[in-house]
Amino acid sequence: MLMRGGTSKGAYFLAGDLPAEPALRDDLLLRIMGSPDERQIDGLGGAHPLTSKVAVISPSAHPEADVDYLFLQVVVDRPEVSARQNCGNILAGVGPFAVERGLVPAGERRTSVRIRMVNSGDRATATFPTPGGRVDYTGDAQISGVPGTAAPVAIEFPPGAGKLLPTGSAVDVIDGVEVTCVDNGMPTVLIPATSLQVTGYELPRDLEEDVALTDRLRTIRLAAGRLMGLGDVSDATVPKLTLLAPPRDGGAVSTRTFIPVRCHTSIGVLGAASVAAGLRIDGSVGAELAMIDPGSERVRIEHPTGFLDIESSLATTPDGLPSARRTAVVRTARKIFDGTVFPRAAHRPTGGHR
Ligand code: NQM
Repeated sequence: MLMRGGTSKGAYFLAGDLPAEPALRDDLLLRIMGSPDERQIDGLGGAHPLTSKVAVISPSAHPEADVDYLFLQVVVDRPEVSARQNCGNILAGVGPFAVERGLVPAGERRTSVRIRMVNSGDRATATFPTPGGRVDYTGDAQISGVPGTAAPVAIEFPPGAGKLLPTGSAVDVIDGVEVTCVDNGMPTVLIPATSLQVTGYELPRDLEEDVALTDRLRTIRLAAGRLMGLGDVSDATVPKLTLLAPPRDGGAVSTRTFIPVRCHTSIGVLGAASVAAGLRIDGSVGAELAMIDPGSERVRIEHPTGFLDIESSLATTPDGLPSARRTAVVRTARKIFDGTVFPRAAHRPTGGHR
């Protein structure tokens, strides 16, 4: 099933319909999506990381989950499929897909699906309308970056078990720049835009073409990956890098996010959850330039095509470190197509026509 999940688009599969062996599965997915090819002309992929995504869904054996969701990023221009990150946008389609495929019974008015995100072991609960026991994708919820309106999918994340500050500090200095490395579902490096000689309000395309900037970002990312305990991240899609600037449209902060090579046209859900948590950490690089309302859980993250609201609050662990108490977000999702996909053949004949 091809679905839009939030501001991303991907192919959703039942795990049982794919090979169990990861190498065989990934080879099939590359041929289905049309990778490696920067246009993905021979497959379902949309020639951008945000439209080259796969969700693999199966019933869960976890006592507090209904389904398992494995997210796979199919790299557009390299023969690579990565399971090293989650995707909170594609997550928005997982509950509706599980109901459509009969993995979870639909409620009479709405349905809550408890999802285990296999990539990280984290969990989330998605609630969406199912009037008369069927998924209804129509509604009046609007999210920035998607035209029109659709049914809301409310997503709640339980208190974070992981370390919000993977390096143990609110600020690290990398390549002469003060950054905050934070992980509230997505390992993210927060960087004040002006410390890299940009405003942080540029168009994504202009930032991607700024070679001096992208060179600096690559250096910072490789060092941050090691500091965050992620090892050599040269071929990984994490950590993401978010340039921060003061808000311009009444939000808490303005962002430009590298995922990690292309600049996001909006922002990822878990990326935004990580930014929102990072802004609340005393002494972080974001705390200084953001406009946070201490009386409200809502943090409005401005991005290139609008904003994303995250409900976020923090707690303090017994050893004095910040941890995520609550994270929630409203997204929308839509079934676009359901049918049979015909993957490119595994081995193409090399010698002319037959
Ligand atoms: O951060 C893009 C997206 C994402 C991931 C990316 C996401 C998230 O917008 O949870 O949703 O950061 O690669 O789909």
